[in-house]
Amino acid sequence: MKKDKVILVYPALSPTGQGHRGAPLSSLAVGSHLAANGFKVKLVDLRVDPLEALEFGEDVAYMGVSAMTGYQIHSALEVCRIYREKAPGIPLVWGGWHASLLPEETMRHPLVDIVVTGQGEITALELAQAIQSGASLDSVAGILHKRGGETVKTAERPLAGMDQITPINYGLIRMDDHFIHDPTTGVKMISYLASRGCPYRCGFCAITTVYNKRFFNVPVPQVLDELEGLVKRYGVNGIYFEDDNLFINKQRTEDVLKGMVDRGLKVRWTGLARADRIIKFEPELLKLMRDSGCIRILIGAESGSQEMLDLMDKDVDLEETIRSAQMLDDYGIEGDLSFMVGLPDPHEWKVTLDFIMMMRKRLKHMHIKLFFYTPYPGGRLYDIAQERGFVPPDNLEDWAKFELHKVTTPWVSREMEQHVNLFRFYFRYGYPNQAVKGMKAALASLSRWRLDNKVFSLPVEYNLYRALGKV
Ligand code: B12
Repeated sequence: MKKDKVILVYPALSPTGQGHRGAPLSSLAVGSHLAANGFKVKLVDLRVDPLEALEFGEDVAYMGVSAMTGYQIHSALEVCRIYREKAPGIPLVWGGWHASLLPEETMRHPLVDIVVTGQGEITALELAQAIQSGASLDSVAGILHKRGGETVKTAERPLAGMDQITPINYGLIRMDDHFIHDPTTGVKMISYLASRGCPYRCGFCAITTVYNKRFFNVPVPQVLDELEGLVKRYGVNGIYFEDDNLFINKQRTEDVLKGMVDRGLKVRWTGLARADRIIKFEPELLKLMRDSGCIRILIGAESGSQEMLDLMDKDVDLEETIRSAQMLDDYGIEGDLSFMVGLPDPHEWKVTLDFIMMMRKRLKHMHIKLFFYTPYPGGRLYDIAQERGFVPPDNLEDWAKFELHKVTTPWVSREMEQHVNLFRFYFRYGYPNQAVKGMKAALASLSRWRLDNKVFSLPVEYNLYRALGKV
């Protein structure tokens, strides 16, 4: 039977299935290119689809899983076990971030037949065509495969521009399952990518390892046509730009936003940006961001310690973080500042918590994301973390247990972990997204008092909320 079908699985992100429901762009990008080149594609997203949705027919060229480091590996292994049992002849292909960052180690697992590294669209197609025609897999660049128990690595696949890969076809999924509801405005948002890659070198980020500081733009007219299409087809009124760096090119930003306004796209949108880019924006561009519907910008602030920013090659000054958040605030755009503590320095966390409070006092609208630094493969900080005593897992099963919300580094003390968790709790309830009244208003002012006076002893509120499963 002709092998003209590919099964693509986007594994669950958490044991509860709760959490982010954004469109599975990873699998969708690969599936869109396969479908546009003659293959039937069945995309199963285990955040919303049951395992029963999986297919095992003779016509299946391969089953491909996508996995970030962490729980997605666990869910992917579960699917692979089912395939090995029910259809041992179907090759198990791993793609996505974890396999791209640690391909050889990933290949050591018996439930991994082939690894596709980095950008996957073109490789995934050539792989399907090779399996369909029976050609040697050595001819497919950008993979690792097994022959006689040996792992064979084929030629490097050069990075492809956006003109070489098929635009994302949202028709491959049930979009109703994948809208992101904005916490502050309740707007229904769709995940969208207007570019790939990033020219920066942040030491904790995996992007550099795969994109090697290259950056690829979707042409502006195509972005506008696609956004208009999404708004018309799905009636969305929100765009969640998933780009790693939306505002690299100021003129392009202006052209996209002006185009959205000129085409009358009534949408609200959010995106990620760097502080050192925003501070270069003139008032007109900030005004255009606001008038084109910008709700919030996620800024990778990372740390309140300049020393730590330099250690992680962030190439940003604290002053730039402060000014960028202030500029957004002045135009009524929420700054969502992402920080990490528990970096390989014993004192940085206090500096960062104080920095957050200083910012909070200055700004009208500000959200934070506060993580414990978790050494993910790729980037210079990962090597520094190992020099300072972090011992990474060395197999797929253990990486599956690698969790964002669990401290994984040896230098974070229990006291510090407790203090940061309490800070995060009181910050969340001290500065809620929406106006609160009654008990919540009382908790809000008590939380702000605790933060201002750094009094976290006898955290009865925290213990109560934790007992209620709300932390
Ligand atoms: C969206 C996103 C999320 C969403 C994911 C859900 C969703 N789909 O909406 C959420 C918010 C849940 C999330 C959470 C996390 N994320 Co995140 N996230 C991203 C982000 C911004 C976009 C992912 C995406 O859709 N990219 C677009 C697609 C088209 O690109 P792609 O994923 O690279 O896929 C391509 C290739 O990898 C390959 N490919 C991918 N899958 C497959 C499968 C097959 C079979 C084949 C052949 C090829 C293939 O082909 C694709 C097309 O070229 C990326 C950054 C990025 N640029 O990718 C970070 C990123 C993936 N996240 C990262 C991290 C660290 C996390 C968190 C751990 C930490 C955090 N700070 O939140 C958590 C983990 C949560 C968990 N439970 O595991 C890291 C991954 C590092 C790693 N080692 O896995 C990234 C790379 C960010 C970074 N800067 O380092 N994330």
